[in-house]
Amino acid sequence: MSEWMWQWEGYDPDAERLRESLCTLGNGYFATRGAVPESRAGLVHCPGTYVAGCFNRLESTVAGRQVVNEDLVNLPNWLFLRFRVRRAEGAWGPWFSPDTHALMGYRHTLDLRRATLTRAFRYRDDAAGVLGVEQTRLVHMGDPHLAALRTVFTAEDWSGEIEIESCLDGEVINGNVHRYRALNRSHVTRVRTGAQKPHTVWLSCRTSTSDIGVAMAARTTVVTSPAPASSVLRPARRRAVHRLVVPIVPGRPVGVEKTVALHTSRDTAISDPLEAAVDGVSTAADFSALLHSHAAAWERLWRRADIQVPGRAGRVLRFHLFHVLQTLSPHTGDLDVGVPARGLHGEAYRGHVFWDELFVLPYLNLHFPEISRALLDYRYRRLPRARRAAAENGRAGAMYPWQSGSDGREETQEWHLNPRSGRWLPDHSRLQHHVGSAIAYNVWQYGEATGDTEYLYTRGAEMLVQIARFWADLAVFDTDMDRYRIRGVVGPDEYHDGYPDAALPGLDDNAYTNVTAAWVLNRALDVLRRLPAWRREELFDRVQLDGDELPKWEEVSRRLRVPFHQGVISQFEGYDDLAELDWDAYRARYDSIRRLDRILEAEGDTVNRYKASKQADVLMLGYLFSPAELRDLFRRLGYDLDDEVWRRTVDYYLQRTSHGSTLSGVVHGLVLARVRRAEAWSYVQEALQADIADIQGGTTGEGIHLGAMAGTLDLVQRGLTGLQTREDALWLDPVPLPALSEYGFSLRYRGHWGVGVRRRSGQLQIRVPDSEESPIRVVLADRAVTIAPGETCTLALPTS
Ligand code: IFM
Repeated sequence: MSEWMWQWEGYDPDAERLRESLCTLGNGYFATRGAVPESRAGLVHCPGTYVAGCFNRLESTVAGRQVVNEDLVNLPNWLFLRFRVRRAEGAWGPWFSPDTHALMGYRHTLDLRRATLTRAFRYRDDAAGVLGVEQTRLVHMGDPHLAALRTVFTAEDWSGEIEIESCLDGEVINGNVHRYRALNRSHVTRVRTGAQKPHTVWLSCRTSTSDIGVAMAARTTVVTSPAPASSVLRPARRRAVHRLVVPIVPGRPVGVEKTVALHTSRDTAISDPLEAAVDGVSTAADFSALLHSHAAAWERLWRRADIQVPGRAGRVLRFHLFHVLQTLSPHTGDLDVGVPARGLHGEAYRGHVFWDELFVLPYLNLHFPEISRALLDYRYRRLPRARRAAAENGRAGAMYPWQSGSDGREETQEWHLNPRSGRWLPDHSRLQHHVGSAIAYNVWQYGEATGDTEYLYTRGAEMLVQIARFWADLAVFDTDMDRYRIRGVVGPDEYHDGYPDAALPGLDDNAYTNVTAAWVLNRALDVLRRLPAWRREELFDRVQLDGDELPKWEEVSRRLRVPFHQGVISQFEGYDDLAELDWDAYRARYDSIRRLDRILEAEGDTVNRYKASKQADVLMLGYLFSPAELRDLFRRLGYDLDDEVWRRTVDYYLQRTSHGSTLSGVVHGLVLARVRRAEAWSYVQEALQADIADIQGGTTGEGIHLGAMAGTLDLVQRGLTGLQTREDALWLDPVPLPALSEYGFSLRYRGHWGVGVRRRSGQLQIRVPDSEESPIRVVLADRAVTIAPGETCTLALPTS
């Protein structure tokens, strides 16, 4: 099979949700799950279409409490198309469904290069005979408002008729996540349908509270002869239906094309969504022309982004890249959207935006800086809201929300369900203020990778300053300890949201939070120093900063506390007082202990009592910063972090982490590779398997894990190469990972398009494409070279 093809053989109802997520097609503007076209939502199938940033807020009552949640809306199903057959003059057989008909061969093929999903199968219908069916769909990457489905029917041993029902189905709810079933899930309202002869039906609706207008139009045509015996457009209450009856004989396949246009009232350059949708579908080309232009648009993307790694790992990496680009494409640059943690592939986490962009932007910066910039702008536009959140909490600066949606308010639920115990429990994850540091990190990385000082010195600087301000204000001086402390927060490890038996949630001196806060303060000061005088004045004016605040920033950035115990960095103050968990006993008792928090709560216990982490927390520091940077950061804070302390720290948390987040494998893989540990590969493999093997046990069916997918790409791009963009140079410090010792990719670096980086046979080759641009400076541990445009430089790498 070609390295671009992914196939799913046979039909397994239990695996259908997972396959639907993995076969989602999208273009950054919208995405549609890989559900079979004839399916309606139920226990097996879960069709879903999501437009980036199309949220709606609903109130529900759970466990006797009123809660409000904002969700990415599952829009009307444009894909719906079902069929049935009969012999001439005979009775109609039942509508086809893989759940009711015996299948003869059944295969889904996802073609990554052309971004199409093809389903091919045969089945015997008692009312007619054997019918062969091949369906290919696309969600157009060139025109982000178009999608199409082509179906070809082949009667093998009979003649008669086939009836096709093509529909825009407005009978939809957000039903993808079973855990949310107690919540109000009807987001779509005021559904209207209509038809425009000869081939088009349309449907318009509004989201119930955000009042976003959504319109779809579908043109369904038979593209083979003979013409349909009948074609009836039948707009009904919530469904716009088009029924066609077509004669069919052996050897003369019947081809049916459904082309759909989708618009919302948030689109630019339209008059109204319905007119735009009807117009879009009436002027759209036929399927083969659409396929051609769609594949050409993808070809352009692959040229900018492809990653070459031999073997199975390479296949998975490309699969991850495919889904990243389907969620965040150049069309994202025209939208006001953030990084949805679960892609546009399902409804888990309600389409919300977390800190996961930390794992996504560093990859995009070096291929699609315009997408990174748009994603930073999503945060910039919500800076006033983050300022307000800080002020409402009695704080200065900007307090970004842990979960963000439409307007940047805190969207984290206040109660969450433990499906194991059936209990609704308070959710304190909004105390993960470290999300601010992730945004600041991305601002800085974007600036370093692109050299876009215009952005860094304006919007970027404003975000950095306000986030730094928040940290400086949150840090309180403890005279006993002679250190600044940040108290009452939650770190990346979501198992620990408070001290056992404490009245209030939150932890003190989470090492990750404090070290990254110090880093942000230092970077903000750095930017202020770099600003030309007039810009500095302008910024000071805009953010009402006077020089008096800055000495405190400097001081806090040098004197924040990092706790240690037993010669390792403590995840937070008091970590050492927690009990050791009997890991072997829990592993023996449960199939999976990734969600120890749920297991322990169901047992009447709490994970807060134990030295057990859901995901990398302290070790995140070794993910964000190279060993040398980390040493410098700690030195600046007045701590000595030598290799031995870090090695012990890595070992310590490795033994106490359950990897209940897909991000954990990515982080551990890289951190272990950096300290030259052989186990690195098993964590990298875990990260590569996370979605395709659904290792978290059923979560991928609710959407992919975008951070982990992008993280694996960055693991090669920046992790294995040790690539950093700083001081106007490319810094490389490759780490050995024997199982991934060959790779190649090309980067956009500053004005250079397609700087080739290739590692093979112990050598690293860097090729700078011919252009009028300046040479690139490349720094390795033991040497620096300058590579002129048109030149290739080959460097021998040390053997260990
Ligand atoms: O942001 C993550 C978090 O780190 C772990 N739980 C899931 C979130 C969304 O992906």
